[in-house]
Amino acid sequence: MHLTEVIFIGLPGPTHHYGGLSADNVASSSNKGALSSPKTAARQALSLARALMARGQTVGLLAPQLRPYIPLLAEYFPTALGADALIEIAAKENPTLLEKASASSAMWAANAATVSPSPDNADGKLHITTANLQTNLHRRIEASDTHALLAAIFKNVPDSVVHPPLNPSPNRGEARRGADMATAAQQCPLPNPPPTGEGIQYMDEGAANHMRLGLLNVFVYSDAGRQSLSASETIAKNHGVKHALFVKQNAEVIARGVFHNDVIAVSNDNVLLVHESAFADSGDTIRIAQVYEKIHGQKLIVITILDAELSVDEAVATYLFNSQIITKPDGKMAIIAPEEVGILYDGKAQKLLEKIRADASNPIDEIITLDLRQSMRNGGGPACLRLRVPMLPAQLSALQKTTNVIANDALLAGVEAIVEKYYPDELSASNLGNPELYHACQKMRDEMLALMKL
Ligand code: SUG
Repeated sequence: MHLTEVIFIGLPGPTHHYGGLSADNVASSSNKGALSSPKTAARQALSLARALMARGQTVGLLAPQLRPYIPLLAEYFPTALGADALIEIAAKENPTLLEKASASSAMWAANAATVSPSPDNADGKLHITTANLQTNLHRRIEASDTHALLAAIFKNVPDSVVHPPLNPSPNRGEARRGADMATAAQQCPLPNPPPTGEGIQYMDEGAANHMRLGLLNVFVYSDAGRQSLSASETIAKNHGVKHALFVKQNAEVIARGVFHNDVIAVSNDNVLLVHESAFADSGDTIRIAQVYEKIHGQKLIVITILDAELSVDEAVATYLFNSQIITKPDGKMAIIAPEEVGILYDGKAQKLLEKIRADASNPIDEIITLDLRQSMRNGGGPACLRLRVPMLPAQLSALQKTTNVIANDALLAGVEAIVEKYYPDELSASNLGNPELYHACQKMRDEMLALMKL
């Protein structure tokens, strides 16, 4: 079956800012309060789309969500106030809550969903499970709109199923309340603290913890991090994945800032680029390669980076593993890395990439570095900004006929015009209380969805 991979790029919204909202994410924590540029952030995401298109990739665009997220503010200030008044009250009484409600974090599309395409699944359908993003309140609020967006995009795509986010606590009546709400309540003192509950069972952050090596679906989970084994197993089961492998993340690297597997490993087709400390069991990389070989009758090309070559801290700072590896039309592969690989530590990470490029035992023949600093300052590199959806010809053609999400020059120009009109050049947390920003976001979203025929 011939598949075309659509690389969906998540677009930042007009409220893109640095809230320091993810405690386990080094870049997010250390850039709290910095001045952001939503306009530059959007332009940088579009430059990533262009770099992919220039290398023969099929690119899709995901519209930003509406922020601030009014339902969250209404939960904390349960009055009959309208959106503008809620924003103004939150700015005065609970600025931390307003920052969470304003996060533009849906741009990190790798956390939108887990995808297994038709050939991987027993029923021959394309399955997509929207992530429930339970770890952080500012991300949990993405799930319902992401589900609606994906359902709209794939509505007329034959043999495709968009699943809703997993219920995080199926054994409890008040499903969406749990430990994260308790933490949120401590972080944002509330007029009406929500009830606290037992821990959450099903934590899912989507494709950032899933690697597709040919037909082999590797699900990476942890006890200490953002992806639980129960969630990964449920997704594999619901999708009917024929070849699934569950691999445990190394808790030590999570503590050093590897909050998703895609911060320490990246794969494409028959290539796996991984740090030696990525998994709890150092034999897991060999196990993955063995299972791959059994399924495909050919060897997996494993490129292991040793701690002596690049430490975990250096990997987290440079985001070398958060690169995208893509297959070009001639069958060779390219790596799209963030510019930081060449800037930090005397370009040590970039030298490693050049070594990989020069090594004829792998298909990688091009290294591209991009300035994605606006996203990088929140811990989002090239791989965070994309959701890969491999599609059959009939599925792709239906998608193209019924929506306008697949990028071409006209769509990019249309999106750029919206960005120029509604995105601030600069933004700090103190501007989030201005209802005009919310109105700009509403117009942006209406125009963007109309342009994309959604
Ligand atoms: O969930 N940062 C995101 C970054 C997600 C990166 N995605 C992948 N690795 N696939 C997160 O931690 C920070 C927002 C802030 O601090 O304002 C944030 O949400």
